Amino acid sequence: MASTPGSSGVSADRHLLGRTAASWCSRAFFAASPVYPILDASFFGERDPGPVLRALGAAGIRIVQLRGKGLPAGAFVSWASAGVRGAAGSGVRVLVNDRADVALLAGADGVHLGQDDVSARTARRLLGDRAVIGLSTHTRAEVELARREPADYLAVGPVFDTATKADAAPVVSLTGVREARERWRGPLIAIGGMNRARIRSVLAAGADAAAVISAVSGASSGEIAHRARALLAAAGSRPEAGSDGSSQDTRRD
Ligand code: TZP
Ligand code: MG
Repeated sequence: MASTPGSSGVSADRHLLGRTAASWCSRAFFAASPVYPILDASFFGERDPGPVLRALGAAGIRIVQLRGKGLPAGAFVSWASAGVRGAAGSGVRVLVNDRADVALLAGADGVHLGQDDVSARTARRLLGDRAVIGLSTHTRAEVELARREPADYLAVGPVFDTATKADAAPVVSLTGVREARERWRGPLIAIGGMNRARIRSVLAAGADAAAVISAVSGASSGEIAHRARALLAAAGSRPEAGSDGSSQDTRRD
């Protein structure tokens, strides 16, 4: 098996594949803030995600995904558009789950695709070179295939058992993270059952960040930001200036 590749391989891959995707999406970007919260409309409701995105930005989070499973397209576009507007100036990049069309209409920074969604190639045609495209993988074969797609980052999982995703694939465990790392030189995100106790183990296995749904869910923006901060601390990240928790807002939105 090959050893863990360094981040310099990312641009090499991009050149080989002729990609000119958004330059911010690198292993270094995720290393600086290795927690990738996913706001799920079924936990979160359809309330304005703006205050949460700004609180997450103040906590040191740099990327958030908006997941609108079950939302009709119109409602998903409205919710995601409110998120994109609300995140402006917060330092948080906003990606939309599953739907490249919703990402385009909402003006999001990109889309996160599952295996049953449009291909990364199709999403790239729709969204253009500046959009970031993430792709979920669950097996070694899917990682191999993803290498030929114009994806900027891959997710691998579920790493641990999760109650959040009804149709989750079998658990890949830390072995799945290591195997994905051996096959993919770009940003790698571990997902599934992530919590404070587990985050360091997935980073040690080769992931650049952990995507998290239930462990950041909460009733208020302050609670969600507090959980994100705790995950960042558990990951070994130093809080950035102005995000030391002293201004933690525990009010309900
Ligand atoms: N894909 C693989 S596992 C999962 C998704 C969307 C759910 C992750 O949710 P949680 O609550 O962080 O386990
Ligand atoms: Mg999906």
